[in-house]
Amino acid sequence: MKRVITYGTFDLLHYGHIRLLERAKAQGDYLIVALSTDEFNAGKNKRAYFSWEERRGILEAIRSVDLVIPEKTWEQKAEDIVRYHVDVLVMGDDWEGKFDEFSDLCEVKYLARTAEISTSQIKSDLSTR
Ligand code: C2G
Repeated sequence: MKRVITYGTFDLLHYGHIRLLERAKAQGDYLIVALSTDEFNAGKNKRAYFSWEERRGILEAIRSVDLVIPEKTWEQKAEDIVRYHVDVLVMGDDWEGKFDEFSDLCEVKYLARTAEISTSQIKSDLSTR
């Protein structure tokens, strides 16, 4: 079984996230999503609209997603890769190169982001309506 992991906030889930998750799953047979906790988001200067529990419930309902774990720190990735026997780390290419340090532990792949959509764009569009 080829195991894939990806990391993110996945707030106000949109088709860009879904396309990323589907392509990530297509890299193997089992997809783990390490979902940023509300505390970790604060460190990313992000304030998710939905709580971690709400975002987790949404992700767990997605066919491509097999397991959701908390992302609490930047440093946990190496430990996650070992603990969950990960074969591929997948991120959108806005992170291009940022996680190459883990290429000694697993394959690292960056997939093209979906253009024209982002959670912050949704929030700003809705606030101006
Ligand atoms: N994404 C995408 N296309 C979009 C928006 C997002 O492909 N239009 C991808 C991002 O590249 C990322 C994933 O969807 O791989 C989740 O995006 P965010 O929730 O914005 O996650 P981010 O804040 O980038 O957190 O340790 C890594 C961080 O937790 C990543």
